[in-house]
Amino acid sequence: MRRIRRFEEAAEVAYRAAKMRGALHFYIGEEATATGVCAALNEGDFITSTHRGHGHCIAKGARLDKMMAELYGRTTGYCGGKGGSMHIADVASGNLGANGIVGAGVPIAVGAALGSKLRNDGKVTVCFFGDAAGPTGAFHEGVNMGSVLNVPVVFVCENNQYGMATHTEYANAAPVGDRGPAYGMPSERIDGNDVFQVYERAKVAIDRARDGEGPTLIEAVTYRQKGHTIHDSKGYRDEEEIAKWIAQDPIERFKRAVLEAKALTEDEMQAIDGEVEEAITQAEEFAEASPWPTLDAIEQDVYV
Ligand SMILES: Cc1ncc(C[n+]2csc(CCOP(=O)(O)OP(=O)(O)O)c2C)c(N)n1
Repeated sequence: MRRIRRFEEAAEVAYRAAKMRGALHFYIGEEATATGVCAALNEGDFITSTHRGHGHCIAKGARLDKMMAELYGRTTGYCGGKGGSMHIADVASGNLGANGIVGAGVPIAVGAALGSKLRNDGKVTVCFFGDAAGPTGAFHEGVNMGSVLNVPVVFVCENNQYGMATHTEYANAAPVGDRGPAYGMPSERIDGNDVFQVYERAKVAIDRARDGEGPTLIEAVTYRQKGHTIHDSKGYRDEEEIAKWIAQDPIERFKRAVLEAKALTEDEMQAIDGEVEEAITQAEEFAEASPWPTLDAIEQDVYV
C-alpha cells in the first residue's frame, strides 16, 4: 500500500514539473482493494485493470522503475513509453493490461478465464472495474457469460463513489454488489478500505473459482481521495465528505490495526517506509536516465 501511495505522490510531483504528459488517474485512498485482492492471488494468476491501474500493477508485482519510465514516456517503460499511465500491461506478472475504455476489462477477463478453463491450468483471473462500468453493456454481457461458461473469474467492482463527477447512486439503479443472484453467482459488498477484510473475502472467491465453482461478484466500497484525473479540481463534492473518507484512509487503518495487534512496531513500519522511499528514488532516476523512443519506432508493436 505504501508503494502504491508513494509511487503516485512522486508521479504527481513529476507531472506538475512537466516531466510527464497525458492522463494521470490516482488510486490514492483505494490501495487496500488492489493490495488485499492481489495478496490472495497466486503469482501465475491474471488480472485485468482499468484507467486507474497503478495500484493493480504494483499489487500484482510490477516493477516501479519500469512503471515510472512508462509514465515518463521512455523506451524502458512497460510499453516502450508509448502507452503511458493508462495502458500498462505486464504479462510476466499476470497483468493483462490497464484499459481506458470503461467496462472493457470485463469480457477480456472472462476470455482469459475461459482460456484457463480450457487449458485446465488452475489459474484464476480477477477483473477490477469501477462502479461506472456497472451500467455498461460490457459488464452485463461479460458477467453473464462468465457465469454461463462457469469460468474461474472474480469480478471486483471498486466503488470509489464517483464515475468522473457523477455519484454512483445516480448512475447505478442498484448496488453492483447486490446483483450477483441475477447472474447466478454469489455477490457481496465489502469494506474496500480494510485490507484484511478485502484479503479474506477475495480469498474465498478466488478459492471458489479455482475449485471450479464459478465466478463471484465483489463490490469493494472505497473512496477516491483525489479528483478523477490530475486536472480535476473536485468542485462537485464538499470538503466534509472528503475529510470523512480521509479519516478512513486504508493505510492509516492498517497501521492502527497492526500496532494494536502488536504485529509490527513503529520502527518496523518506518523501515518499510524507508525501503519504499529508496525504491521510488531509484525508479525516478531510472526513468530520467532512460532514452526517449525514436521516430522510426513509431510503428513498432502497434497494429496498423
Ligand atoms: C465506454 C466509455 N465510456 C465513457 C468513458 C469516459 N470515462 C472515462 S473514465 C469514466 C468514469 C469511470 O468511473 P469508474 O468506472 O467508476 O472508475 P473510477 O474512475 O471511479 O475509478 C468515464 C465515464 C470511457 N472511457 N469509456
